[in-house]
Amino acid sequence: MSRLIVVSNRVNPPTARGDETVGGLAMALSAALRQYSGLWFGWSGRTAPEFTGQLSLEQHDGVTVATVDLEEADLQEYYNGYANKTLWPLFHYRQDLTAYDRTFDAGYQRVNRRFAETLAPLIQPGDLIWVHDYHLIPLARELRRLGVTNRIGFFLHIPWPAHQLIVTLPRHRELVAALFDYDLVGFQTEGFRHAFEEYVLSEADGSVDRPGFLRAYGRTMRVEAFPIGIDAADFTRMVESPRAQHTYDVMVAHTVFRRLIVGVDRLDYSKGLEERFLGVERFLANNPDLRREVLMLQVAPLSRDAVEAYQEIRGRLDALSGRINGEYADIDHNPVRYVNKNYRRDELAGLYRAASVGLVTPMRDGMNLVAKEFVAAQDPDDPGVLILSRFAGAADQLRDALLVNPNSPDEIAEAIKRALSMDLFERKARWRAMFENVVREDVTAWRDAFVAALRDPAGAVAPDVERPQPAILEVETETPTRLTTRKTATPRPPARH
Ligand code: GDG
Repeated sequence: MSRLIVVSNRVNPPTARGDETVGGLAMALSAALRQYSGLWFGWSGRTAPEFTGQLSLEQHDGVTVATVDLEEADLQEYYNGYANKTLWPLFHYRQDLTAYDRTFDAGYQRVNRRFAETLAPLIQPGDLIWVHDYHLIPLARELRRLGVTNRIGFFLHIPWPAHQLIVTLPRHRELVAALFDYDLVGFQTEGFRHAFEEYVLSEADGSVDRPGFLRAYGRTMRVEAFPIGIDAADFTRMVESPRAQHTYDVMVAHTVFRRLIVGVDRLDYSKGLEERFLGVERFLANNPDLRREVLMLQVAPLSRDAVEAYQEIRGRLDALSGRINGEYADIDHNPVRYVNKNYRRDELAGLYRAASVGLVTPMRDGMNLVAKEFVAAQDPDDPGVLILSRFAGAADQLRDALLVNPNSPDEIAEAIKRALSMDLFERKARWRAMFENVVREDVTAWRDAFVAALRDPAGAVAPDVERPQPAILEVETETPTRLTTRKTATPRPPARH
């Protein structure tokens, strides 16, 4: 069997199994590499006074991990610069935050060249190379320049933006042309794939060679949607772990006669945290009778601290949560609890399970794995309700969530109210449909589909699946099972005066 070489900006050895790791990409790749004896190549996370190309090699669980240090200017121009100040905001529709800086661009090309020069000697004939994400778009071009003829695939974890946005990027043509040095390019959703195709047809004089294959710049490549999933079996098992159980018990004890609404996101403007808080504030303003009945817990570990936009959002969220609690707190209750700590994954599993509502409202998101983790962690006999942004890639699959426009505090407030009053019958039906999807389209299915397509790029492309419409669950049409469960509204005991 051919070896698999995974290339990503950061490398997380699979033995870490993600307990302390933030980032969907790291979790998905750990799961993939556990199955193949492959090589994982990327940046070590360290800087050196100058770039030497010195490789550090370690073995983890049958996987060779190869990392290289970068120099400070590389870090500023490539990682903090072009990747996180240009491509990330632009691809998440934040043109206002996008830095169109030529130095960044040069640094991005340089680091991709350096990665290629360091990686090329490790590549053996027959190796399949799988490159991940927006940091490394030009990598295949640089490897080809060095004579690498292996199959190379690329998967974009974030959205591919609309045509009008991508053309605002100086040298967008070069960026897209570089993608045509891959044999296979994968997107999270059919919508992103379609946006890419539209660009190629209208901007690059390209054509659809046959379904699933685009031709431009003198090359034909396969382009397909591969929605990423979670390790659903592992997550479901983790919910039963002692630590998850402990976190669950702690949260249940803290929310007696209250219901827990939970959000878990890296602190990032794409995740819609401010808009989410405004939605919660609107819910509290509109529902005085429910103010004491809910606790909104937002876990938001810090990410990419060096980028100023993240420091600003942090300040605004601190102010917003303070304002909401200032307005609606009581001597014994704060409606919003906002923590910047990083939790273990098993603790998150317990938190999700204790929650009546999962609030996942990114402004734009390639997929959003938190939505899937929330579904995987639920008690089948008493599941919570997922409120999901229609602009998350996951909304294509989790159609039985309550889908909202994250820009609208009214829609978020309404959805929270609806979720809290949803009866057990409807909750179970919606959850079951979502859970089946999370289990079926899990990280293994994602990996196998991508690797199979990379192994045989000329092979048949899976036809577009016609997805079932969400179940219309009118409560009146069936007799709902009105069991009293933790996640069903329970009357409080009469207040003592
Ligand atoms: C990119 C794309 C796409 C969060 N807080 C903690 C923690 N997390 C974990 C979650 C989840 C992961 O981080 C976040 O994954 P997402 O998918 O939500 O988002 P990104 O990090 O932006 O990932 C995204 C993904 O790539 C995969 O393709 O879905 O659209 O933007 O797993 O649980 N994990 C731990 N402690 C925390 O406090 N341990």
